[in-house]
Amino acid sequence: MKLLLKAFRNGLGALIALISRLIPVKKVKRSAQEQEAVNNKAKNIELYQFFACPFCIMSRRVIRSLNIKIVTRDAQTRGGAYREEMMKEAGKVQVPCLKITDGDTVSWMFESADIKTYLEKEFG
Ligand SMILES: N[C@@H](CCC(=O)N[C@@H](CS)C(=O)NCC(=O)O)C(=O)O
Repeated sequence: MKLLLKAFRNGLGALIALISRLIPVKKVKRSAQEQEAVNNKAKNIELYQFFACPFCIMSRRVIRSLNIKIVTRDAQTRGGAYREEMMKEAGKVQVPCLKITDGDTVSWMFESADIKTYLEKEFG
């Protein structure tokens, strides 16, 4: 029963994720120069996520609307490198989570609302 419920939840999440991909977002427009600067800045950020998690879907929409390229990392696969890294370095697996690298300093940001606020401040 628990497995069935989990499969249903994942299936529904995946469907919502696909529908969300099909619904266009209004993207921030920039000059080529500004876009290049923003792309370079965004290279220091990675989104640890599950494909079908509703909070991750929302974070990905924010990223799309800000017109930035942020690498996504699969934190769902058990035993996967990114899930293991997150557990070890961030202390827990909770998604969405931003890994922000600033030189030698790495910080982990949880909570979709905080992620949205941070990204809008940095790239809005
Ligand atoms: N308040 C959090 C909720 C995030 C949340 O509940 N994420 C779930 C996935 S949808 C999670 O990380 N679960 C951990 C797990 O399943 O291992 C947010 O808004 O980001």
